[in-house]
Amino acid sequence: MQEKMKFGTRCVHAGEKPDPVFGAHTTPIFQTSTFVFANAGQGAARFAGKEAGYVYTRISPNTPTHAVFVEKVAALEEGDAGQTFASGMAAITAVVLANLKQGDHLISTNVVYGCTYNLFSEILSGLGIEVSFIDTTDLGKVRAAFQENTKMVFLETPANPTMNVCDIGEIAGMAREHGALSIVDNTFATPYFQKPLQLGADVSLSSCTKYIGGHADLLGGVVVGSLDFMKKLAPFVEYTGGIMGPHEAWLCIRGLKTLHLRMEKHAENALKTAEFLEARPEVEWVRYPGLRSHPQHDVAKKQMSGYSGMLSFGVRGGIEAGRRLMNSVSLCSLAVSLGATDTLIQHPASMTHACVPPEVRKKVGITDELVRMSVGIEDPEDIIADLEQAFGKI
Ligand code: LCS
Repeated sequence: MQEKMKFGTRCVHAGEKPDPVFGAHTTPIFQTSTFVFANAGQGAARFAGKEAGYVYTRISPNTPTHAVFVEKVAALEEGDAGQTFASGMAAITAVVLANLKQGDHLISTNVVYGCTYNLFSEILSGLGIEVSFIDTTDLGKVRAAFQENTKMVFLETPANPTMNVCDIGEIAGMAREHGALSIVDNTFATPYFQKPLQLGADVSLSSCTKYIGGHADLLGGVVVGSLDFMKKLAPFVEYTGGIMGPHEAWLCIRGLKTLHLRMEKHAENALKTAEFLEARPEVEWVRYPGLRSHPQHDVAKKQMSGYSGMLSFGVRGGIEAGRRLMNSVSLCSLAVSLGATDTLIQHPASMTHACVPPEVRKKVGITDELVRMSVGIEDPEDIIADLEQAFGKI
């Protein structure tokens, strides 16, 4: 029933029910590590999966707080089931390691968050899993990358930090034809603007640290997909243990209640900021999927209902001019991460993507002059005024 409601109503209501014991209106934080069984038979039945219920916080469905968060996020992504994690990286790690083994082949977007790149290039490669980093904006290159042993395609769109956009529906279709899973990192767009599962992907995952939590006060990750996928993932999570804490699950519930409102404002402010930057003589180029000048604007328009709050731009005068700009902002914070209520600015080549080898960064467009912004929900005039005064100092 909840899935038929509109998105904003689902943000507020999905998963929520009054606490059956005391009637608390707001979902309580079940800050507990274990659950008491009525008797030994019940404990055994729950461990055997013969009776639904809670057993231990590391084991699915974790706690009632986690269950509400998972139900809410699954309703927003329009998926059947979900699993929470301690961070976005824990979510990505579980998804790849639970589904790939030595000798398998993974196709990944060539521009991904720095730690994702290194997880794939170092850890997976070290385990004998073959990885091809492909420019997924080029469907011909994706088609040519499939091998006999390709078991998974991992897409990040829009991509961190170049904002490249790839066609989820087309690539998920190719993956299906080859019997491979398609996974989308939906962190930048959020389910408010992009629904990978509806576009044909098998799994949508997000770092909750960003827009889902929304207030830069937690680390978390979440994976949404089919019941079958989640059943396969559950033992991996149980054995490796990287789940979200109950307090973080509660913060994510609270964050999601305003996701629709925040994302509208993030996107409105990002477009205004992108247009301001495009008109500045100090700026060489701007990448924001909502701009007509974005190379994949048409794909973005097709699969996204809005363009979120992330953008990047190249400063004339290279890294030195960029550094002076970042050192001169005062309203904006010079910080990594994204999706906070306030505006953040950072330099991927020396920060979020410093772990990516320089020759790879250069090849995929993570250039030294690239500055990334996570545009917040302040009044846009103040964000622009801050950038204006900072440009005056470079
Ligand atoms: N996926 C994307 C697209 C990300 O940008 C990040 C983190 C992650 C996954 C990992 O999430 P975490 O484990 O941090 O919850 N991105 C960051 C960034 O751009 N700056 O700091 C972290």
